[in-house]
Amino acid sequence: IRDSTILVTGGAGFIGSHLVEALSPHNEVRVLDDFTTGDRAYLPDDVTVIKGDVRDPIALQEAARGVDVIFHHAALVSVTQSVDDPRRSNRTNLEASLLVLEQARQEDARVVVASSAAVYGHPETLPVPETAPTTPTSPYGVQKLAVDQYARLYEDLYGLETVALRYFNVYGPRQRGPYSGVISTFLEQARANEPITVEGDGRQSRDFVHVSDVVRANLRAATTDAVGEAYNIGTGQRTTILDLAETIRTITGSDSTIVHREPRTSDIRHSGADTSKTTRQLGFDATVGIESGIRSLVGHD
Ligand code: UD2
Repeated sequence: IRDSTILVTGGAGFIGSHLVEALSPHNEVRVLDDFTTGDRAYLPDDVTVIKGDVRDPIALQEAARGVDVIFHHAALVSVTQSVDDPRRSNRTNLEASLLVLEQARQEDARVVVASSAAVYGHPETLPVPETAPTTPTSPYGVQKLAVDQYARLYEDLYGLETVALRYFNVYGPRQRGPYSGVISTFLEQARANEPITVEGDGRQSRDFVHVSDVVRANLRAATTDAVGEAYNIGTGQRTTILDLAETIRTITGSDSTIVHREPRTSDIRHSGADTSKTTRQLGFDATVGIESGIRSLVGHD
């Protein structure tokens, strides 16, 4: 995508800031972010920064004026927090997303929304296709499912060009903080030669997708003709948490031991994307495997 005016909500965050970096050389980019977890240091100098809450209609209106595309990445990403306070996460993850879709209608802008593998809950089939039953196990998952469905509905009802990207386990540089995911946690532990904390037996598995691939998927979504659809964004490969711990130990040359902790309550056992629809309709395939992804992280972040 080139020569467009683009809004990235949550553009100072982990995924958003990588996307902004890819967009900004060829487009006029605006970022709406409240900087609770985002960081200005991640943003190129030439982007327009609007510090504000995505729930604030005035801030959103200002940020979205005249845009061609909105990438909606602002969210409360903590699944645990959504369990503790469903209404709070609902306001940011669902209500604000509706505001974004409404604002997009005003501007007749395309919207790419960040959906999640959380919409599937405990998948019944592996790898999980987009047509699988959606039975989320957290308010976060319900909220993402609602946004994902609203996106489809807005295309159906109003002819708005929307795409929902169902991210599997995204990792990469700048992923940090308390809800940052197992890869950044293990890497920190390995570097500090502290024990690597595997929760449960470690035989649970995930589809880890590098943020650079997620950025490429977003760029495809910005121009695809196949709108009004949801797409799995993963690699199609699953890695067990135990294998991940070993891989990280090896790559970092760490002396860390691997210790087992209590499993998480209602942890999802296996999660992996069926990527055939994404390949076929979106024309996107992930290219970064788990080993090279982790190698590129070491010494980088
Ligand atoms: C991911 C997403 C979440 C939601 C969910 C949907 C991330 C960071 N989170 O949660 O937003 O979309 O998928 O299903 O991508 N683990 C350990 N030791 C640790 C930390 C984690 O063993 O120190 C295990 C954990 O118990 C789990 C696995 O690693 O089995 C992955 O945990 P996670 O928090 O990185 O991601 P997940 O899949 O719970």
